[in-house]
Amino acid sequence: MPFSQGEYYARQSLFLESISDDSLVLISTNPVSTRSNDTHYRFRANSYILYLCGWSDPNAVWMASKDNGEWVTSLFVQPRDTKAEIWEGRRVGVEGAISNWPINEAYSIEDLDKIVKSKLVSKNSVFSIPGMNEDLDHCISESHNEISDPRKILDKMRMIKSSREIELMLESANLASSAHIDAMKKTHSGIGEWEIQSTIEGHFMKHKSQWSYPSIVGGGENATILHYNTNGSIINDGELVLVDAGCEINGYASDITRTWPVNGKFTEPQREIYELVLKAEIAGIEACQVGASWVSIHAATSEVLAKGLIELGILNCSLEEAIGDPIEFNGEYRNFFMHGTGHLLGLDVHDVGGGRQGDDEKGPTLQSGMVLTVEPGLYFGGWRADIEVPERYSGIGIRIEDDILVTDDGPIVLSANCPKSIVDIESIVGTGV
Ligand SMILES: [Mn+2]
Repeated sequence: MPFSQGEYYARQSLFLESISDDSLVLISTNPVSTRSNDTHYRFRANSYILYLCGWSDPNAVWMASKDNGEWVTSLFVQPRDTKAEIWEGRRVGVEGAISNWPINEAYSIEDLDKIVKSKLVSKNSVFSIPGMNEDLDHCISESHNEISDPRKILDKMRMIKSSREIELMLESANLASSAHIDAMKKTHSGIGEWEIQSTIEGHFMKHKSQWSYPSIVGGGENATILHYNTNGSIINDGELVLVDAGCEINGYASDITRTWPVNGKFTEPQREIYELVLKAEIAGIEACQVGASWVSIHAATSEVLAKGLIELGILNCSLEEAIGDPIEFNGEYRNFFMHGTGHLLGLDVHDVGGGRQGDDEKGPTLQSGMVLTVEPGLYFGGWRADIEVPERYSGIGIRIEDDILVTDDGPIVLSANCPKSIVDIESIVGTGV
């Protein structure tokens, strides 16, 4: 298991200390998802059950109940069953779960209904995430207990990474960095986007990892589509390719974006935009300081981009008009940088607890141990009907994204092994064709 039993038990205790004694906690893993007919997507456990006890197999529920003055934690798991195991794979089973997982008791998932119903009789409230397990949701709603969302507490805990979590995230960032380098080396004019994708994802698989979100490989104008992932076009000489790809290690995600010229040499207009985005990214990273507000990172990247767009003659307005409202970020620069500057990163690629959906519209205050991305970009889609895109920059889409650990001594770039200066990129692209 990726963490010591002590670390899992400490997480469980911290969570259980903050809820009332008469609560029952039931945290189910994700349902298995059908791809088509009788074929399923590869199962990926729910991040909350991974976080609390490291259980990664399907059809399981983590339960906590205070009985006789002590919190008792249990897992409901698929029981050993030779016939099922011949088809689906070996199971840990009830005995295996008790012996090797950080829990006090284990039961067969087949007894979920019966045991949960009997526990619910003596409880007043239930902590559960709805929509994960139909049987469980049904059982809880029938009991008429008050239902609370455990995520409010768990998300705050997941926001701050332990030293072991940081080790895993650095490992994940290093693997994604080496995949990007591998892809840069193998890039040439006329390459298919899918070929770059296969180099990146092949690199993950070769190292026993997998993508943490579908890889984006956008050449030319495709780089101006933010969530492009068709990856089905040829990239021509003179065009850039934007690659947004990351992997996961023991569930922990990396998320890196690099943009490079397929022929290994930036054109003058590409260079102008690249240098501006890089300058904004570095300003965003520098803003990742303990005590800073979430919006201040976006303010830092936006100011650099707005100024630069004016200097390049792309925007013809004052800096105030270019930036717009300092909280709403509605200035003219939004025509070319239309997304946020980053998100928290962890067991989920868009990890919990971040952004501006919190209690405070300024978002969370940065604390030591948070990991987040900084990823400004500029996009000049010549295909756009809503605005006039300057001819000189038409077809350019550039994003640069790194994974940042916030510490008391300032930001640490976990993805620092992934090259991003023009000099470094030009010296690597095409050297391994
Ligand atoms: Mn990202």
